Amino acid sequence: MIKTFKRFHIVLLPLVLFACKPMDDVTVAGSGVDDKPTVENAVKFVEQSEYQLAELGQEAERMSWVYSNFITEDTEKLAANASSKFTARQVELAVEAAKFNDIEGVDGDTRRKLNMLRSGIVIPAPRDAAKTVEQSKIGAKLGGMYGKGEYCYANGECLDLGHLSDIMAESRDPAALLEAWNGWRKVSPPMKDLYARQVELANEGAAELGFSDLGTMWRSAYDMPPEEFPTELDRLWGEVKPLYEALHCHVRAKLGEEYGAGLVPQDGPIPAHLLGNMWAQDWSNIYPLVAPPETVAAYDLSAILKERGFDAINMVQAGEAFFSSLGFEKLPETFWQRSLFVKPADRDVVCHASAWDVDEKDDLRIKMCIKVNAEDFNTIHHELGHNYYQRAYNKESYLYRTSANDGFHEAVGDTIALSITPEYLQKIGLLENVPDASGDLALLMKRALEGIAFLPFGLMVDQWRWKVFAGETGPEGYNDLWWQLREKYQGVKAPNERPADAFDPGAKYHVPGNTPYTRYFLARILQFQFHRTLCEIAGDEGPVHRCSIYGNQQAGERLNAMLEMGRSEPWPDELEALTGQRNMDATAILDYFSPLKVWLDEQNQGRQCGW
Ligand code: X8Z
Ligand code: ZN
Repeated sequence: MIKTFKRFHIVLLPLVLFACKPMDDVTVAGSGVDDKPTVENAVKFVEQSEYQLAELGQEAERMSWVYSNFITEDTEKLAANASSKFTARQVELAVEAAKFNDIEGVDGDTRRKLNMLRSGIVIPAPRDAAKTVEQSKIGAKLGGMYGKGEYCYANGECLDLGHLSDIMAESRDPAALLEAWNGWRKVSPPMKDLYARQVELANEGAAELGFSDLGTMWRSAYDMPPEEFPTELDRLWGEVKPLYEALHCHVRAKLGEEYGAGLVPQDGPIPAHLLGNMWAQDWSNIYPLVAPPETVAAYDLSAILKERGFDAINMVQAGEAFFSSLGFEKLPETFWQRSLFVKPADRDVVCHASAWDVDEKDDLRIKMCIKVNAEDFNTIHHELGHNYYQRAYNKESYLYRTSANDGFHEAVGDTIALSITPEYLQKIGLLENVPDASGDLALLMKRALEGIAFLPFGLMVDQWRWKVFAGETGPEGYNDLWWQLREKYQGVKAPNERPADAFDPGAKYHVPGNTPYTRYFLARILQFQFHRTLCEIAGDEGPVHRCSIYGNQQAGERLNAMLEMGRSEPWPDELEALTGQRNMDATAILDYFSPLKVWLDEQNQGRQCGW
């Protein structure tokens, strides 16, 4: 599902079905283009490269789909094979692209695409057939290890991540939480050596393409010099940090009341198993423990969905209906036939939610083990956002068939999810009475437990990876570094001493899955920026946290206009086209939550905040 240049979730690959010469027109090895560095050859080279990558990409994409839906030894090998062919070609083309570096007079699109060919590979391989194969095998193996992961209790009962996550969400028994938390982390120690080798190989590949390490290569995909990107992240994080710290302070106090200050010391980081989520990245499940007491009771969307007898399909249909109300065309019939919506009982699959675009045209699919609850209702909108983006840019050429930057891809469905307001739920018949403004704090607290709690996690995963890629620590230091950063950014700590072989980063999907993570941090900033603009377009004059763009075709058109651009323009231009702003701007998220911030600051008076 991940496309290399366009990977926004896992492993997607692009395809060009038009304006392309067939493969047998190719006359020379590699791209098939005479390698004299002329302007004309540069154009031809890009055209051929797009064609070839599209072909190989689609094959790898289909293999990857089958593998993730049916994890076996055989499918692992087939997927690794296809991926290794694809990576080898990508690397060859990236090297060839460099030949056109110094020629003048190349048009803007061709230059942009030459750069994308060089820097857009998520996991480059060294130019050595054996190493390329080795790397693809490792990639497939790690993905399968995560997908098959489970923890067996002493009574012989074995639970997968879905069930262990239910315990993290629902239990208030520290011992049960601790066992589920530790249990899932037994899946990852066997990944550590494989991961270390993968880092070594990918760094070698990155170096051959002229990057100091893989982290620099990842940071080169933002239409700015790679060394400026971390500064940009620091700026954004600096703006939202006071809000996170206020939330952290309140949540820690409430957890202290629930579990006692012995377990939750009131001047230090929060133990990571008490926050309602396997990675302490989304705290919405502990809402009842931290809810503003004086506000009207918040509605419980999970309970409503269950009471109304919703199933996985109904939930996805509701998501589709939202996009239809904005003027987006319905999903194709094949979406319903080919997607995976429910965890199969009889085989291993990768349950982590993802969206696919198999033919880069309209073979859209999601793959998700949907549970009937509010969290998955949100995730469905997230995934559909990917699908509608994919379809919107399907007329762009291969290399432009992705989002303006990877944060944009992650932000679209999340933007729509902000429109799941009480008013919207009433409109679609899920809520009888819309709470008045006194219910706003409850709504904002729920959203903050999801979106604000996430911010430092969204940032720290790649802070860890960038240091690993840069060689700042070897495998023996992986786990300590992970917890240093967890504490520094999130103010959470491991609930117990970590075993010597622990590899806790491997227990988070995107590390064995090799999916860059900063995109989700960016998406959290962008989704509020998009929402603010779309609400303005929709003419909504109320508070932005009450605005739903449901049914507003003008907002839909403006959103679609940006989605259709794919990556054809630098992201500041695309952002400007929608919002009028050229910068990612944290004021939108801060304004959205400002009433909650006032309330949190009052609650926190007299408390010692920070860790
Ligand atoms: O991985 C995802 C999506 C697929 S792109 C379900 N997300 C991150 C995560 O689960 O860790 C969405 C939020 C962050
Ligand atoms: Zn996503």
